[in-house]
Amino acid sequence: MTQARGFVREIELPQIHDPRGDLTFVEGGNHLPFDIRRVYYLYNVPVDAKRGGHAHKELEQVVFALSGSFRIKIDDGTSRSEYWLRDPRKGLHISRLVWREMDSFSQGAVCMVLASLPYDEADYFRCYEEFRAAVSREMR
Ligand code: T46
Repeated sequence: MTQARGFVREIELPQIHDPRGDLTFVEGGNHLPFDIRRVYYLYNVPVDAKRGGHAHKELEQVVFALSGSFRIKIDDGTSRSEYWLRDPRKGLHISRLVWREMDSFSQGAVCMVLASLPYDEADYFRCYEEFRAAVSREMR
């Protein structure tokens, strides 16, 4: 079912620790509330780069810092917040209709994203005013 308002929430995955190191796993439909249809990752990101700057019409995603750290600034159309990702067990679930901007990447940071849908440019709001108008329509 499509929810009317955008939201974010932090999720924490299991960690299996033994003397050989740590292992974390994720199962679509179990640890995530959607089936994983796409995985992509950002790497070799310059420390002064800004990524994101858009929202999605239907896509939901969970974002992880597999290595290093970065900041995600969140705007649901009515309020703003920010999160720092730096623990590979902890992800940020971002629903549809949430504007996100990412910056402050540490040297060598790797961002992995688990997505509910294949890539589709038509699913993007890349104009903030269009995003705000869509949020207003859904809140009526
Ligand atoms: C998001 C943040 C965290 C593809 O061809 N396939 C893909 O799966 C993706 C994600 C992108 N692309 C193309 C589209 C653009 O020509 O790669 C280029 C860069 O994409 P974009 O500018 O959207 O990248 P980011 O890092 O600003 O945003 C991406 C996701 O698009 C977005 O959904 O939440 O990572």
